[in-house]
Amino acid sequence: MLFRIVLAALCVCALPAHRADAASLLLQWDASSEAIAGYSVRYGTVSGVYTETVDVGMETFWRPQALTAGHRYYFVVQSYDASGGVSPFSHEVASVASDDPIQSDGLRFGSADVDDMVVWRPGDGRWYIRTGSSFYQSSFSLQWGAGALKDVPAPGDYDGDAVTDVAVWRPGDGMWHVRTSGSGYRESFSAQWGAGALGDTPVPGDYDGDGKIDLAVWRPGTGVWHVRTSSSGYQRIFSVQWGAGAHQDVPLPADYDGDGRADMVVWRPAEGMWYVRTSSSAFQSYFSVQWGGGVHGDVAVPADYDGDGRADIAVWRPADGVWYVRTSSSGYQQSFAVQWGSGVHGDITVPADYDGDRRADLAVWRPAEGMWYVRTSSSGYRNFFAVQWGSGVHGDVPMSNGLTRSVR
Ligand SMILES: [Ca+2]
Ligand SMILES: [Ca+2]
Ligand SMILES: [Ca+2]
Ligand SMILES: [Ca+2]
Repeated sequence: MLFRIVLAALCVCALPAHRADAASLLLQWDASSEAIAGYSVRYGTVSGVYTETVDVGMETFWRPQALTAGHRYYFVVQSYDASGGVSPFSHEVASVASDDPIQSDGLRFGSADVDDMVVWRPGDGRWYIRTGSSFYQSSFSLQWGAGALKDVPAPGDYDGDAVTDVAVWRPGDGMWHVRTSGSGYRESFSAQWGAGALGDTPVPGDYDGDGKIDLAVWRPGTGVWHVRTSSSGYQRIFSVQWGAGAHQDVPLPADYDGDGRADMVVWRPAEGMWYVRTSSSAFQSYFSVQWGGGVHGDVAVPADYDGDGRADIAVWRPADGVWYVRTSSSGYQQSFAVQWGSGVHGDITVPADYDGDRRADLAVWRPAEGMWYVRTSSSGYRNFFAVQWGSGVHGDVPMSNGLTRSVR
């Protein structure tokens, strides 16, 4: 058996420097056409001498963890069958490891380049985090915020260390409370911005492009986005009018134009129009795309499904569970549709990158059983896995990737 093995240096050159990760390695190979039981990756620091072995099961990719920065590593892949037989090695590929931090829009409480499964429990204000770095075997929790105070969870990377901070916005007094990863979650800061009495919705995002989340709210009555910038130490503010609550617009900030900054975006359910005001034009220009519709009960689920570093325009239709994705890499000209999840079961969409291939996976959380069902992008959406985490009985709020959170 022969493999075509590819070592991809995941430098997406459209990304700005603070998100670039030229040394982040992803090993991919073609699936075997034979009846196999899984794959092993073997590697070492000397060509032809493979001192480490990792069993990756039936996955056809692997992202190296815990390599020593500056060292050159040599990788091969082989398959094994149910009776213990192994194939010959693939050809060898090599690359130098780096410890550059990876920045992501996803929820990543550890160092791994893969998203975590996170629920926030309003009753006790605890964040329950199951880590992607442990293949969802390990977990921890942090207390932050309170459901009794109507806190809205607003996680993101506020301190710019590429690790998610726990944060809530409190409508009653408009306070943002952020517990920072950079302090090991020992320290926090608070800042006032927005007001629940004015109907504000928190829309945290990195609008100024400094790699840190800005404090931002969208005011439905006026349609104005009010942003307090992290690059100014939250001293500078700016406002942009975009969208209108009278049209039931849903604010969906994310980076659609690929400049590394959040764009101001609303989806208007009645007509299914997406209105994107671009950060690359200093919020002067916009484009619009028709996709989905409230008449079908569609839920907006923007995320980067095609892995080009820009948000794709996507909706999930609860009635038949179909995800309709219009890809940014095609200039929003092409689309694909995949069935996953069901409104009948009360599924909540949680798209994020759970398999670590830098593309959002199709994922739903089923409240009754607390199950996360993930259909993986790395398998072309053919394979899936499921993890139990959280519970609808406790009123848990599942969360997925920060800037491109799905909206219920
Ligand atoms: Ca910022
Ligand atoms: Ca942008
Ligand atoms: Ca994309
Ligand atoms: Ca993925």
